Amino acid sequence: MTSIFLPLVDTMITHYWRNLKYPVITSIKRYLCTTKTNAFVEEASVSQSAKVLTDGAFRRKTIYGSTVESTYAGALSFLRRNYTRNLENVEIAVTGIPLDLATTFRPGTRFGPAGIRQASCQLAELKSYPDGIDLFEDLAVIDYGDCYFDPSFPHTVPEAIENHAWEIIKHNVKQVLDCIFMLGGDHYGTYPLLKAHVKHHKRPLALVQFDAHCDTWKDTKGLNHGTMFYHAIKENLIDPEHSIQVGIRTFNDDFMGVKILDADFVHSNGPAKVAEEILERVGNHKCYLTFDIDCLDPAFAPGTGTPVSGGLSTYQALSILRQIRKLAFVGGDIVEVSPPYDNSSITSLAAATIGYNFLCLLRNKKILDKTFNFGNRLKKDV
Ligand SMILES: [Mn+2]
Repeated sequence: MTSIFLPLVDTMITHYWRNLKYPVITSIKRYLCTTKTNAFVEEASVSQSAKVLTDGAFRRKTIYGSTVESTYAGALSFLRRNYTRNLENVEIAVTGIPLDLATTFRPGTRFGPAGIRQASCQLAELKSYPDGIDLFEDLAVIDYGDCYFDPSFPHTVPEAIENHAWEIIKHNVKQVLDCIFMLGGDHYGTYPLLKAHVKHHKRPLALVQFDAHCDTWKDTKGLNHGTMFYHAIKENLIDPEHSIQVGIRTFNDDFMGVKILDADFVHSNGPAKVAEEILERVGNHKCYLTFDIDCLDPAFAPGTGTPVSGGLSTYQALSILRQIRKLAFVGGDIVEVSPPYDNSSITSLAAATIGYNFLCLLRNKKILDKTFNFGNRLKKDV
């Protein structure tokens, strides 16, 4: 009996083993592999998933921190910030005003916001220089997208821009939004933006203007990127007593009481002295930074509407900007970038770098100047 049974059992085992061994071994292998893969994925999620995320502008779940993606691909936003109109807990909202109606010479600034966003992606790859920090760990910045206006009805454009800015600024009342930063667009866009700011702050602002032109030439109230500050001063949007213009190298009979540090002064005295003059002039008044890219020499910013020779280098401008952290900025802009006249994105890159350094300045103000309190600052009588 045994002699019959044993071969039968042996046959059965052999048969089942043949059929089972591969699935069993495969299952064991699969289990081991899965465990290993899970461990790898988990490790990656800790060390990298917070940093590698294509199209982070739409897919990042938090408005803080940075993600790394290919500098040449993915959804474009300013410095890869979240592209959103949700202003909850936002400290800085970046928005584009693709205005191209008020230039007196070369057009093309309608492409400015897109050009600056594209150039900024390269800057979002690394920690900031010279601080070596990810400023977005400390500062909640979003890209609010562009303002819509109908250029076929030019008379409606200023109000459309003011309303767009007001939609953002009015969040100051209850939330922490503290600053708006505009990507231009021709320089006229600053005028309706100032209106929206003054509507909130209920007082004229000190203007810190980097420009080849004063933009206070007198005219009728048309769309002109060289006259809007004449009207802004007349309408009490700007306080000329505490305002200053840097890099000027065009003439006006009347600078309307604004202090002028012309391009010669910058070249002769250097960035540290210029920063000192700005700090002294503005003091602790609430102020607005307006940076016309034509403040830079055409060698550093050829892509602009009205270039003027003899201007600042990009280095001089950045150096001055890094030394005026003490100021109480409530808003700012970088304007007049015209990509069709640019070469190798020199101008867009300069504009993106200036914008990036303005955000670094605000971050350092928040973290290093302990007296600066985002959200509550507006309640104080600064
Ligand atoms: Mn200008």
